[in-house]
Amino acid sequence: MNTMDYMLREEKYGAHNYHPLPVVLKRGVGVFVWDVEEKRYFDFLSGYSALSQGHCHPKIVAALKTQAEQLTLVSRAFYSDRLGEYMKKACELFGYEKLLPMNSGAEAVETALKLARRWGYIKKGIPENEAKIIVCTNNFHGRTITIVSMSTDPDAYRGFGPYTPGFIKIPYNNVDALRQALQEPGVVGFLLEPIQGEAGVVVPDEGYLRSCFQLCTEQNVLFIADEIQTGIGRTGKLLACDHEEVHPDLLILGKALSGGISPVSAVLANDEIMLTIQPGEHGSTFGGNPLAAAIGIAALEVVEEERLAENAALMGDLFRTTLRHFQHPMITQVRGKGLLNAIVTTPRNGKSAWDICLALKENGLLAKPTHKDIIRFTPPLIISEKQMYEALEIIQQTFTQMK
Ligand code: IF1
Repeated sequence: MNTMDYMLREEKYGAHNYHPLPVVLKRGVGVFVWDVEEKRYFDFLSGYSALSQGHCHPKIVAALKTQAEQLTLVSRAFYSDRLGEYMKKACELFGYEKLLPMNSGAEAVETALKLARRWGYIKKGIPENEAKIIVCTNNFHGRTITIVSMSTDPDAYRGFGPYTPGFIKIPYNNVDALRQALQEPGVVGFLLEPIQGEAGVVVPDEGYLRSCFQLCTEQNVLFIADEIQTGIGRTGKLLACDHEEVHPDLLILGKALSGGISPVSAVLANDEIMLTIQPGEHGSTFGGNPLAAAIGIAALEVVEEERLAENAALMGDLFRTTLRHFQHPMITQVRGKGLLNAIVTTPRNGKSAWDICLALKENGLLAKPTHKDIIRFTPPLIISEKQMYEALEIIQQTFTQMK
């Protein structure tokens, strides 16, 4: 079988809910992936930041193998030896009293919404069913019906109604809009991405997170950070909130918590919030399974041992400095923090961001546009300086080739 055969088979038997770049991958090691024709690529998407530790990291794969031959799932009907170890490690690393384990990012976001509402009713005395959660326009928090009820992107919500009520939408990066929304009755939480990923790596002004956190604290409203994409070293600190010394009341993690191996997500909070959910009131078959716990422990150890946040800061500076210096009519803006970056492009001679990504693929680097004109570049955080220089050379050459 060749590339086309693989793509046609997936087209025939698979739902058409994606439009992938025409490349069929079969192997990954570190920052590289190989396709079925044995061609090598830099992976500059890295699972939308789930593969921060690189493809098939040996330490995480070893943890997976060992645990997979021992005990993979007990459900939460019983205890397992690995879960408490994982919870303790994550709580100590991120500075919280408790962790609620889930699987996908969306499930963790839904869990955070439930905790915020429950805290509002029990601790803040909001009348039942009147809790409101403030969210930002152009957000992306996942694909469930409640989550797309918060979305302002018609591609995410159109045709999936009726929608879950209880959300107030305000512009991102606008402190006054939050100040005003906090006056609404029943507000229990403010949910935001510290940097908006899907919106195109939108970095808010310096001080935005800090100001919002202070306003929420003053109004006894939970500051809920969705760090599923920005967390665990991606932006050059352990958490993107760390850049402004903000300690979220509810922290949502996913993606890199799994090392890109098997879905692992979590919500972290202190007892006052976390214990508003009691036994039998929330859960998941696979949430906190021993395999996920073993993977989560190894994934976090790699981030610490290999100082991935520090490397992301250095390599991200190199990426943005180099490409900001590189002048090209199709490059409007280079933006991001750490190794969460994007190039805003201007179509030229009928060539779009998609065409640039096709050309990047031909030149040995994989990236994908978000929306029509923004290309996101999120390589694994393990990328070396030598590899970054080689990748930057490919990116600059590709733009130069665009007629
Ligand atoms: C797809 C986007 C990125 C997320 C944030 C929650 C979730 C995500 C900040 C939900 C997931 C993924 C979903 C994936 C592509 C990717 C994505 F383009 F969709 F928006 F990264 F920007 N919060 N993002 O980024 O986590 O349930 O997926 O585990 O839907 O194609 P999930």
